[in-house]
Amino acid sequence: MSLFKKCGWFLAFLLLSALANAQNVSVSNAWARASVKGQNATGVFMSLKASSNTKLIAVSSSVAKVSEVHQMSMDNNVMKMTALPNGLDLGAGSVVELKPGSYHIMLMDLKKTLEKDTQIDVHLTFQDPAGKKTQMELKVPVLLQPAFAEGSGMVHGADHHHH
Ligand SMILES: [Cu+2]
Repeated sequence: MSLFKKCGWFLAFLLLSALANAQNVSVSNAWARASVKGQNATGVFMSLKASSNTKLIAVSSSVAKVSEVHQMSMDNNVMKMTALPNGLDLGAGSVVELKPGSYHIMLMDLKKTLEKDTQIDVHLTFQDPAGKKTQMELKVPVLLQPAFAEGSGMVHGADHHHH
């Protein structure tokens, strides 16, 4: 029984790896921030590495009505978040980090509370310089905080305030 379970997880992991490495983009350290009841929005973070130039042009998830790729910037000492109108450029060979305080995927109008230690689906759409679109489907773990080392400790809260 437990062996089957382990094998299942292993197969799921292999499948995820295969999917995540398709389309010249690899994804690592993906996580979504858990939400509390009544919370309207949360962030999804990951590292993206493209082997050839491409662009992340759209994101979606079944748990949110609206999903956007956001950037954060300082405006009069106030941290602001705005959607990237033309998508997020992924240059060949360089790693682009989506992390708290920087680029992130924003899930808004959440349809349910994201409980920690569950998983959500996240759908990414990329477009290469020739205009060809490719899709990627991810299963992303829901965590209270990143399980991975990262540079920024800034908290990205649901209220969009800068801490
Ligand atoms: Cu945001």
